[in-house]
Amino acid sequence: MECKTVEILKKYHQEHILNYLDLLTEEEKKKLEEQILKIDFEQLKDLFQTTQKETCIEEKKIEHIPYKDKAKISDEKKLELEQIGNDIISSGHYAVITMAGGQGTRLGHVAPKGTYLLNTINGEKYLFEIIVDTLKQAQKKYKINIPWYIMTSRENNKQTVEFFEEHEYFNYDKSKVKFFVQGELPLIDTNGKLILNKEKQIKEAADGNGGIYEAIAKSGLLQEMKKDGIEWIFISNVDNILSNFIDPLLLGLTVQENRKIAAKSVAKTNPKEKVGVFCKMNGKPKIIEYIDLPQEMAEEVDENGELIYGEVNIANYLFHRTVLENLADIKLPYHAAFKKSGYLAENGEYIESDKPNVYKFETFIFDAFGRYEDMTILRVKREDEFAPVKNREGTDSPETAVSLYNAKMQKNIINSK
Ligand code: UD2
Repeated sequence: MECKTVEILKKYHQEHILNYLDLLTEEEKKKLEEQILKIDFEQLKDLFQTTQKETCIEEKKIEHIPYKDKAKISDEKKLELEQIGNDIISSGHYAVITMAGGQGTRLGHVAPKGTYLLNTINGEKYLFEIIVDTLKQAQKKYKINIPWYIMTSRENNKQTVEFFEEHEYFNYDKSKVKFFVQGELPLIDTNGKLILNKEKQIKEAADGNGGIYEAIAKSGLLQEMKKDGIEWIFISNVDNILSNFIDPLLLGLTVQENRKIAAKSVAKTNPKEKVGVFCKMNGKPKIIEYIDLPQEMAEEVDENGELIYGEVNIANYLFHRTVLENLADIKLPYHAAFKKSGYLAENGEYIESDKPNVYKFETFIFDAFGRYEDMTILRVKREDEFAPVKNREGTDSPETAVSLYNAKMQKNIINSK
């Protein structure tokens, strides 16, 4: 290994990596060295320091954020707003991005989460397939194939693309489906040390869904969208099987409110629900993630007994393309998650951990909202638009999601008669 690389490892107290060299072939050593030279050790040092400090939310600067409740918009107003949205979508100015770079760890699914198979009233469906079903409905309604961009991670990109090839894109227009890969950051243990994976390389993980801004710009797809006349882009999670991501009402409302970003919310069911909540911080739109929301704030109610921080983020975001262009080089704050991770011991044995042992650093897509004075928030009904698949069982499990999905499908059949 080159002297300069050894110097870097020593400078940042990572010389333990040298103890593995005898386990590596020349080719593996070369790959490891290339990886080490790409790591921003100053950033890693700062990130480790943040894990040693408590993050606290300064409550006094936080206030309620206004939102529109879909249930309270008149039918006449809805038609007016949907007309604005329909014109944009049918003119080909609308695209969809699915964030699918995360791992399905909580689901116990070792493949990309979108490849998880559910048993629904419409038969067996993959999460990705359910998204294609919505794109196909739009194809019928608008007579166009809406462009679909899927963010993957280095870890799951190959498997994701192979999955689509194998299933022939579920008969969606393949030329309209594009993949782009988000960035990664090294995992570090509780002593701030890098760890190695089974392939004897530095173990890295996707850098959070906030990595989308850099990734979509770097991929060249943002420029392609501009060339293709895409003005509005809906970005959502891979795991919400009731996601209504082709929504002319939200689009029309955002345009009419003269805003560049919008999101959907649902009413929080209970203070402990593991979701982000909308508010205003220093006068700007903010989502406080469940891991950062102090319990007393989560339980705070107003004079009517309503939760003050009860507007749940369901990860359905609408962006004007220029916003994504402006955010391409944004530096978002990192959130450290304490996770379980296997690692290579110095004797060459790969050890699985049965308890959290490493820090994973992620940025959150919605931390960029504070760049904007305001945003449109449309509250929708949970049973209509929010059925996340997160956990193997219990809340937000395949079982709870499928029962919401099946109920919605039956309601659609009754309404269509
Ligand atoms: C997300 C939201 C939470 C709430 C909830 C609703 C964040 C940080 N939190 O919680 O506020 O809206 O969803 O279901 O978004 N992903 C990537 N790359 C990554 C990490 C995640 O593409 O590096 C994707 C992942 O595939 C999924 C989405 O981001 O589609 C959210 O996944 P998560 O596990 O980061 O956040 P979650 O589900 O706990």
